[in-house]
Order: sequence, then C-alpha cells, then structure tokens
Amino acid sequence: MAEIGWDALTRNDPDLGALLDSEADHQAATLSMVASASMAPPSVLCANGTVMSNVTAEGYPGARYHPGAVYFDEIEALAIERAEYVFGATYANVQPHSCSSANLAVLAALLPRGGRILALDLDSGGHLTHGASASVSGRYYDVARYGVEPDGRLDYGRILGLALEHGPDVIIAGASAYPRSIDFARFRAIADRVGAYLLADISHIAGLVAAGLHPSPIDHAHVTTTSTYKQLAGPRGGLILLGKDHRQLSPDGRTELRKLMQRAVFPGFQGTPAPSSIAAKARALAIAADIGFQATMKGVVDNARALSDELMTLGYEVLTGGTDNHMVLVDIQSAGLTGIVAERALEECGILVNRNKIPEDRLPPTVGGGLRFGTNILAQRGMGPFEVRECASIVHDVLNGIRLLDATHYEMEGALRESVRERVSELCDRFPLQFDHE
Ligand code: DSN
Repeated sequence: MAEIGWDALTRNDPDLGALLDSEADHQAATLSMVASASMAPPSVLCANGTVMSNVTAEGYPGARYHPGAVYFDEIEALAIERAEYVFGATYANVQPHSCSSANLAVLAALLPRGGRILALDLDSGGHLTHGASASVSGRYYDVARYGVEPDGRLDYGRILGLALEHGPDVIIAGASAYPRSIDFARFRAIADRVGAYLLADISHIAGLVAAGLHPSPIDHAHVTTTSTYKQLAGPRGGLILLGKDHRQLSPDGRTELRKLMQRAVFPGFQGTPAPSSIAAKARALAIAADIGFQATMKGVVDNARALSDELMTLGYEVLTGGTDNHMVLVDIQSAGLTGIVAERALEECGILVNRNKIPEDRLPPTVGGGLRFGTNILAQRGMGPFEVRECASIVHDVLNGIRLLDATHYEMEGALRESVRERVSELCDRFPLQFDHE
C-alpha cells in the first residue's frame, strides 16, 4: 500500500516527491545529535501514512460522535493498552496531537483561571508550555519559577522553599535541557507539602523511563505527559498517563483524574483525534516494549557519557560536569563562540546540534550561549562510545577551526568543510539508518 502511494505521489507531484526523497537522503547522510530528535522506524512511518487518516471520529473507543470507527476503536484501544504496559500506567490518553497540547490540556483541567504554576525556568532548561512568558501557559496562569544552582543541578530544598512561598496549584517537573536525573519522588513530597498537583513532563527521557534507565514518575506524579517522537521514535504526538493516583479527585472534588483527563483532551482541548498518528503511536509503543529498544536506550546513555567525557577532555565546559541521560549541555561561550555560530558551522559540515540557552545566559535565545547535544540517533545508528568519541573529535575540529566575526557570523576554510564532510559521510555510511526488523 505504501509503495502504491509513493508511486502516485512521485508521478503526480514530482516536485514534492523529489523534496521528500532529498530529505530522506539528507537524514541518511547527516550526523544528527539534536537531543529532542530520534528516527522513527519505517513501520512507524508507514502506520502514520495509512488510510486511517480518512477516519473522522470524535470521542473515544466505543463512544464516538461519528460512525465508521470500528477499526479505529480497536487501534486506539491497542495504543492505550500498549502505552499502559510500556509505562506501567493505569490510564493512558493517546489522543494529544503533541505534548505541548497535552500539557495545556492538563493545566486547563487542574488549574482555575489565573491559578498558579511552579515550574523550571526556560533559561534553566524548562519548556515553553511550563509557564514561559511567550506561551499561553505563561499568559493565562500565574507562574513562579525555579532554576538550577550554579553547579547546574536542581536543589530540591530550594524548590520546596519556593513552593512554600508561592503556594502553587500545580508543580511541573520536567525539562528540555537538563542532563541529570530528576527525582520525581522528591517533587511529589514537595507537592504534597503544599497541596499541589504534580505534573511530570518526560518528553525528553520517555525512552529511558520506558527502558527502566531513568526513575519513572508514573506513580509519583498525579499526571505524566510525554511527546511520542523525541525519544520514543514514534510519530509527532503526545500521551497523557496516570499511575496510582488515577482515582484522585479533581480540584473541585467532583471528578476522578482519569475522567478529568478524558474530558480535558476531548472535548476540552481537541476535536477530532488523528487516527493515523494513533496507529503509529501503537506501533512505536510495541517497539518500545521490545528488548531491542532497551539495548538502544542503554546505548543512548553510554554514548552520552562518552560524548560528555570526550568533550571535557577536549577542553569544553560541560554543564554539571557530565550527564545521566541522553543529553550533554556545553557552555559554548567559554570556548569563545556563540550557540548560533557553532550550530551553523556544524550544520555546514553535516552535523546537527542545536543552540540552547543555558543558566545565567545573557544572550538572546536566537543566539544562545550553549550547545545541546543528544545521542538518541547515534545509538539508533548502532554507534558506540568509540564512534561517539570520533563525533566529538569532528565537532571539535569544526569549532576549533572557525573564526568568529561577531555574535552571529564566522569564517570557515573550504578545505576544513570538505574534510569534515568526508569524515561525516564515512561515519554515516558505516552506521546507516536501518531498522530491518522494525
Ligand atoms: N522542546 C523542543 C526541544 O527540546 O528541542 C522541541 O519540541
């Protein structure tokens, strides 16, 4: 079916077909170390592009507002069952179109208008939907923020102090740029102390949680959210999960959390779900339950440690002095560069790493004083610590070889670009993106 569709696409829309082909070639030949990315296996991509896209069915399995959902009901039930199994959850909602929409739906359900959130500051590694001023979550709610300490780590005593001072309705635990383990049990103790709900957003570390390589928040948080594409190698989309507190009551004391979350997503925040995406989530979750996925996640963590060690050996300032997860954060200003210059120079050579704000960063987010590396895709390609050290060396050769002209411009010799591209291409050829069994 997929092949028939592909033929039709390339025949009837060669311009689009050529662009899609180019993107596939580009991904195969590029060394991506974007921490929020992973490569969806072909079977996930296939499930995401099927006739399920033609089904319109608001509501939930067995309780739709449209006819014709007989197979979609089964697919959604399968996705729910797999999500609950993978995360040891008692409830899963597989309909959120993203983790951003999952977070906003959860906040809308748990908070009164103008209610108060306590969450990690964006500059310290938080997320837009955790109350950043540019986000609806920061505009519609009153937000108190915690940060990280000078050593780059969370201080739970300080977070408790802020919780006692601000009396939040919801505390959010979770980050977009935090390389250390998060102690969800301590977050829950803080939330209980001030009578707040705890929302854990595990978007970045969901694969590690699923593989048992990061402590799970499921039974500590009242609600857990995650995106499905960052580390689960699934389609664009989100999940809402509940653990032992699924029968705890809503803020008005009238509704159990599981029912509250059902209503929060539909009809509270979304209309029609995306059946193809839900089918692809079901497929990705089956893969995440497999022993091979655990091995890949172990590779992710081993590779991140190797990358962090090697970057420090090469003289880079790695925040927190290492990593517990898939992510390595570097203060790139201390190497005399800016995030945007480093990102662009690396991309010019076929390496993807994104600029990031880091704590105490005075540069705007468009420039950024940090670089955020991630090892999800390196491990998916089958690379191990040996190859990761080679990646670090390639990155260093680029960053060491450019000349900064100003905060956003640099010069690079053509010979350096060509030699690095060759090394990248050789590495990508040796470790191709391949998912034979998936
Ligand atoms: N939150 C962004 C990131 O961490 O890159 C992507 O969704």
